[in-house]
Amino acid sequence: MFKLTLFSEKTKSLNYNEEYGMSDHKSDWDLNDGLAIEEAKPKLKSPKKYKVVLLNDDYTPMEFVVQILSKFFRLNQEQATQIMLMVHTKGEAVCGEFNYQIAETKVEQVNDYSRQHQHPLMCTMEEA
Ligand code: TYC
Repeated sequence: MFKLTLFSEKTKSLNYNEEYGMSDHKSDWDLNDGLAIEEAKPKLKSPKKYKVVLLNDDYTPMEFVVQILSKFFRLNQEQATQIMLMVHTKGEAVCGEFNYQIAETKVEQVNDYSRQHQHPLMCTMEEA
């Protein structure tokens, strides 16, 4: 897609001078009558995604982590157990990808719930 830009008188004369100064290089912007054609940038960017990450610690019981994963991330028992074991063995694992607000809410819910139950479990987020 293309868009047409109409330059002001001032911009027109600037472009004109520049063209003469650098005779071997004619910029894409130099066009007749102050009109330039350029590729239109897409107006809508898809919103950034964020990974919600669960971190390992030595104290939180495995069953509690599985419970968290099924309660807040709607994972079934098998998926929740797999992710819990991944965190346990690798140090961390991604529980899901969400838009900023949802990711922020999940992190808050997990950390609040863990504190309410006196567990040190930590949940964080990072740009995907
Ligand atoms: N490492 C913990 C244990 O041995 C289990 C655990 C798993 C803790 C995942 C946190 O995010 C975590 N009891």
